[in-house]
Amino acid sequence: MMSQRNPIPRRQVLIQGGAAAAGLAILPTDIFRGWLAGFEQEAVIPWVERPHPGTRERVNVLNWEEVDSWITPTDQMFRVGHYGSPVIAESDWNLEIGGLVDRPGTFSLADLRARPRQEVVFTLECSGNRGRPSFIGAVHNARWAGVRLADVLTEAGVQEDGIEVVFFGADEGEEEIRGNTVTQNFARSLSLEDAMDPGVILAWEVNGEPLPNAHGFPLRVIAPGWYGIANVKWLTRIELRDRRFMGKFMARDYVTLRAEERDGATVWTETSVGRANINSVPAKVIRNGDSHAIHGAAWGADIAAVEVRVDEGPWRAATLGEGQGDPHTWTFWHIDWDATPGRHRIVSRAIDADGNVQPAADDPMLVNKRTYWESNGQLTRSILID
Ligand SMILES: Nc1nc2c(c(=O)[nH]1)N[C@H]1C(S)=C(S)[C@@H](COP(=O)(O)O)O[C@H]1N2
Ligand SMILES: [Mo]
Repeated sequence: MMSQRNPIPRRQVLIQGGAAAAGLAILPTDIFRGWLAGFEQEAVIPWVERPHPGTRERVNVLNWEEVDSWITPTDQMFRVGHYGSPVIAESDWNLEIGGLVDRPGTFSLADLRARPRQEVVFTLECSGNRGRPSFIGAVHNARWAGVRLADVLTEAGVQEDGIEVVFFGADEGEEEIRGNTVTQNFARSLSLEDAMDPGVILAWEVNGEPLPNAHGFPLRVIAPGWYGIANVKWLTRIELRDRRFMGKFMARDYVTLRAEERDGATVWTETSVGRANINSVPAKVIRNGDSHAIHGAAWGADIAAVEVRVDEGPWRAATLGEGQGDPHTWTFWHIDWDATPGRHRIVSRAIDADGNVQPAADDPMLVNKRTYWESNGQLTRSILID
């Protein structure tokens, strides 16, 4: 995301070269000043609104102004654990596959590693990201490795009435359900069709290393194209069932409540958070000498374009960079900006390959949403140029 580290901005060279070629008198002090400006380090100009100081510590969210590699270093990845963060010894662990399969069984990590290895780079965003104005860094782009879920399911032999694949984590908590106090494990499901997508893997590795405890050691689901919640960590059991699964994280939490308008009437809908939504953020403004550039990222869809608007100016097309063309990773983008002194508002919007535009913050789909998940509206950030 950093612009090229060119010590002398091109414009400066051209201005000086042009003046010299034209034989104009340049005082030595002007040359010296120009030379100094040319060698000034490029600098990130901080946004006016700072992320809430507490949030970064608690879940290790990204600080966008510091993002400078397309792959998120593992120690900068945010993490979420609804029932804490279990520490599992590999020797005490195996993966069970059961329910409506012909060949139920258990696998050690070595058993899984013996199968064909599959890698995927995937931008995983928490569906709660952007749910509060200051909470904007719960997203990471990492390289995961493991085995295809489809291979494991095919080997187990899914029976004809198996339509739902439920993933259970080792983490558990106490829940009050209609007057019952029960202890239950974190669990999420995918339909069999979604689970058989060749992109979905059971991952034991991230960025070339075994999973850290916080990210699901020894094994987790990685479901590219889905929000974070679908990517079950500390996986211990996969179960095939003949009906929809309605656990807490499918059907009580992570449910989006929205008023939809239909023929002048309001219809309230509740939908389970699942597939990712298109999103983008302006990440940072970089000054290099006296030129400025806005850098950002877009994800959650097959990104075809990103447009940027400053204050009341026109929407301008950004240049897409790394990640372009892969629907499951973020795409970095940047755009030059002729910045003038004063306070400015910068907003970006991503557009997917089908022409769908990331919704404006005041889009009725967002305004009429009463829960905080899936808040993917255009993000406006303020900056002060001196
Ligand atoms: N077992 C288990 N898996 C889980 C969760 C959890 O609480 N328990 N949280 C989910 C949520 S809400 C998110 S956003 C992602 C975050 O993945 P990360 O912690 O590796 O960044 O994990 C998902 N998988
Ligand atoms: Mo999440």
